[in-house]
Amino acid sequence: KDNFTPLEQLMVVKEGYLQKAKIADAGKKLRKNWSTSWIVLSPGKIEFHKETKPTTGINLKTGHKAEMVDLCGAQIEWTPEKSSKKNVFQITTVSGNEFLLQSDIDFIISDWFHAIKNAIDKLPKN
Ligand code: I3S
Repeated sequence: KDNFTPLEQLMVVKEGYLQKAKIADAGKKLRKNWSTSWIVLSPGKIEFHKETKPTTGINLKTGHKAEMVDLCGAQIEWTPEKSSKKNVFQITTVSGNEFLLQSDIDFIISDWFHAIKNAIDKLPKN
């Protein structure tokens, strides 16, 4: 299933803070709830952490687990119609999870869009 070596799986392509809202889980619509997320992009996956970088120890203490998103076969598209906020794009996974990501800062969101799109385009489609 996994096309990456253990070392490749630990590689970080890009990381930083964005606004995140999960709007569907396995195809089931969820109530939109924006929150700040520390996002870690690796070659085949994205991890969404709550609020803080995992290295601060706060996550260990509160037991926050990162949400792992498999990018194989995922779709990414700008979705201005899904929010009143500017700069919103959506990632849709094969498993039917939908995430909106947003930043008010144009270059930040555009860098993220292209980094994630690039990662998806390099992966096999399933
Ligand atoms: O697409 P919606 O339902 O207008 O999204 C808004 C709501 O999720 C709202 O929360 P409530 O469900 O408590 O009303 C959020 O506070 C808003 O941020 C959402 O709209 P935007 O346009 O910000 O994505």
